[in-house]
Amino acid sequence: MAGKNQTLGEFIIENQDSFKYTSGELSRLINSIRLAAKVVNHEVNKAGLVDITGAAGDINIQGEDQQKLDVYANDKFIQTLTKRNIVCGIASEEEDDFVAINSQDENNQNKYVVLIDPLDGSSNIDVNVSVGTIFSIFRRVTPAGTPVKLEDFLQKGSKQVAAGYVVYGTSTMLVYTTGDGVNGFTLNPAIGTFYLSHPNMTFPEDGNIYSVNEGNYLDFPLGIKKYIKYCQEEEGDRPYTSRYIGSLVSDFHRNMIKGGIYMYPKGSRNPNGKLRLLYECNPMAFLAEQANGKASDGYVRTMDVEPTELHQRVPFICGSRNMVDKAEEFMREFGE
Ligand code: AHM
Ligand code: MG
Repeated sequence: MAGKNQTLGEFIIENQDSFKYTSGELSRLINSIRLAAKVVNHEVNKAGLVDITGAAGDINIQGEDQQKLDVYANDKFIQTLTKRNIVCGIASEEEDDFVAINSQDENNQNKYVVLIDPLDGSSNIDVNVSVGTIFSIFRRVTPAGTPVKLEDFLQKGSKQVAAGYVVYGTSTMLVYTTGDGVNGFTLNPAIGTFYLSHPNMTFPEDGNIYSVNEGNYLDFPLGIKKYIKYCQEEEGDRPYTSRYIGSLVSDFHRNMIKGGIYMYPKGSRNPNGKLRLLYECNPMAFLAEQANGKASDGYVRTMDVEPTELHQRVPFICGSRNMVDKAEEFMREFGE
């Protein structure tokens, strides 16, 4: 039985059998993400010391090049997943193309691919504001033991077998789903162990927080402009509160706990929105739906959007079910 003293390691083992493919491969994969998250967390927590230890591009005290944290996080996740030989391919927001991992080797029966945004919201690092890692896991569609192909990564979000994020915040949390609800684990930094702190996380059906970069207001579709005005109107439980961190993981995390909506619509500067379907929107959409929330591009369910390229961008509206329904109503009525 899941209890609040349970560690992430124990939780993964205990829940392995409830997952429909029970080879243990997915459990090992999530364990590797847990490990890489701890390594990245350690580095992110030292970010403020950059003036003392040297800026990115400098040589550090051990004679190594200082890396930008997003590059560091990318390397750590890829290294961990590669060395432990548990995936056949990785696509990352930081890489132009996907990375195949021994996938041509016929002895390699690994069936999962991982898509990852290693350090999302990294512009927040310099000012000591939370950032996150987002991951999405699919079973490959091509046969095991053959070279992994683009089609293994360009799958609809509804095919995800697991997704999650790590938020490096006032405390560090790993939140994930394997399609059976959403659970959150908080890192005890003193002993490096994640504990189940937020079992069965769910979005409240209604909320009173809206999160959007209102600096882009004039550029937004009419439906979104009208919805924002609706959020600001004095009527019933409105006006809502505006909260925007500019770090998707943190905005999502707060909205899931308190009830709210996150929006990154399209505009002339970002004709398809800013966020990436495969690395940001799909995993967050899977988590949202598993937590009784909702995610769409304003018209179509995010997880039903057919991907056409690795770095594809889509408009993204995500959060409490009734709030997303309302925003969609405005999009249908007023459109672009
Ligand atoms: P990034 O992948 O370059 O870090 O960009 C993604 C981030 C999201 O975390 C955040 O919600 C959004 O960009 C903020 O964008 P903006 O500064 O345009 O509001
Ligand atoms: Mg990102």
